Amino acid sequence: ARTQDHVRTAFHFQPAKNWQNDPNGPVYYNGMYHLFYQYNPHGALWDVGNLSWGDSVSGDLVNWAALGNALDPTAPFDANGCASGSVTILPDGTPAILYSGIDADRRQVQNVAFPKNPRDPLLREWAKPAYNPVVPLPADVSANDFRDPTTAWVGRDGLWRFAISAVADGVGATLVYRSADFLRWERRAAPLHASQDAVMAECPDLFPVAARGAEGLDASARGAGVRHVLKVSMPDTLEDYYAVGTYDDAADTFTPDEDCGGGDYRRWRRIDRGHLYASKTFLDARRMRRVLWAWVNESDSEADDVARGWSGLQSFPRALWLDGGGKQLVQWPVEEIETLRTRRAAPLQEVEPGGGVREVTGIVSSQADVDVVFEIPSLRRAEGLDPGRLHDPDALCREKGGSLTGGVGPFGLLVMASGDMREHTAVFFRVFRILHEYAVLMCTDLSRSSTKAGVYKPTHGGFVDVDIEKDMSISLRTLIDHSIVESFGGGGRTCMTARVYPEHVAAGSSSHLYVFNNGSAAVKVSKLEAWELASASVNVDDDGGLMA
Ligand code: DQQ
Repeated sequence: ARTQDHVRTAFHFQPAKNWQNDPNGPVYYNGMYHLFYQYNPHGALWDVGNLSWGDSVSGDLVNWAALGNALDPTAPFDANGCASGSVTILPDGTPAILYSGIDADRRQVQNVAFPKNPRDPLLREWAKPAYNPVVPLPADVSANDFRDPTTAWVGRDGLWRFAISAVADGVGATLVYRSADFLRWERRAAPLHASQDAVMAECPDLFPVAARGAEGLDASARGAGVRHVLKVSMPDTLEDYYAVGTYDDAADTFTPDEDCGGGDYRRWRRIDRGHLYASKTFLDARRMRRVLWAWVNESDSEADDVARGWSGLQSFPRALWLDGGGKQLVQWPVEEIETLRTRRAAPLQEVEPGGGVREVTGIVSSQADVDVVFEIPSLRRAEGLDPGRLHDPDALCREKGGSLTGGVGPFGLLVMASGDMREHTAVFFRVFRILHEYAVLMCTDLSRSSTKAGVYKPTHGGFVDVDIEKDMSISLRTLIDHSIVESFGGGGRTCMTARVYPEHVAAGSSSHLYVFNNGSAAVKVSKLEAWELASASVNVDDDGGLMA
């Protein structure tokens, strides 16, 4: 009998086994959700020559059934790997895959694929036409720097477009291609956006958001009340950045609202202040919301991945929309997570300042959904902070860790805590006074998350863009799932994903959950909803089930 794998998640998307990375082509089609993903069917480690597109379907974004691979590297135009891409639904209702192939000569080229049988509601088999690639490698782009086409959209002229990452003539750029028939594509003269440094960004995503309200828009939406977001993924640090701005569909250019100097993506806002990469959104036409998926990789050793037989998670799907101020995105776990809620923890109100810790009891907290609101009666004790310190929240969180004392905070949650407290992950806030204003810092401190050696245990930090003087409260939602802790501060204005590998969890012991306040100022827990979550059915491999 196989020993139970307690690091494996209970409600995050994983294939039954092996390596996965980027989400590809998420789409709602014919009453079903599809998630394709970068998949190595031959093992638990990255192997570019063996990249396929795994394929799973779901009726609710929570429970998933695995289908056979949608794409495997079998043709001259993808012989060395089927890399990332997207799905677009064509006007006749047919879904089309646009993806990067690494061809027999190791050049990155763009290909299309269509369902073999568009009437199959599960879209089980995909055909790659022999006329691929539809976009060969351009002369000014090197073989390795041309990949990850977006979902296509239609401009005012009725023509299709997709965006793609490249280093063109030495400049890191997001290029746009245009087509009348989805087959013959022509590059636009100017890039959608170019960055002064020559870094190859990955997995671009350009999508419209409503200027007001949370409703999701189709990729081709335009006109009054429509803003655009450009997101890119930076491979050197594995971080996703975005800007809100204006997309001009006559010139096919994108101009960010906030001037951040030379277009350096690293000055843009982060999708998530923690550990999350290669995100991609899609319009969920069933509930008219835009939903984001992202790859969350492992941060223990490759030997651990091989021993477990798998590597990589997808973040729990998040609805996202533009915040009221129009400057940033808000992200929130899709409400279908509520279908997994079972037992609810006992209520709790008071946590003493100056080191108070209260246990949240009544639930198994290694798979839980915690929603808490901290009310701050007074900001008088907020510590002063030099404005220069606003630029490096990670360092600030490292210096001012959750176990230290403070003024207003640190207060928050201790999750995945062992009975003896030697292991715990702290997710917390601190409020600082900067001249005559206040700033809310959010941290996830992994330094004590595991007693295991050789595990990456960083401290993630980020400021939360809320008006704390007006609100006098701050909310925290945290999803806990065996080896991932995904937190949403200030109603989803700052998101922070972390991977944790507590030894007590790996050994199958139960975790504890606490609320704490190490600040000297009083903080009231005005809401605490902590739910134990049932295990979703995610690509269960019963050796003879749907897995190919
Ligand atoms: N991974 C894919 C690429 C993408 C990178 C290959 C990002 O297409 O650029 O698996 O993780």
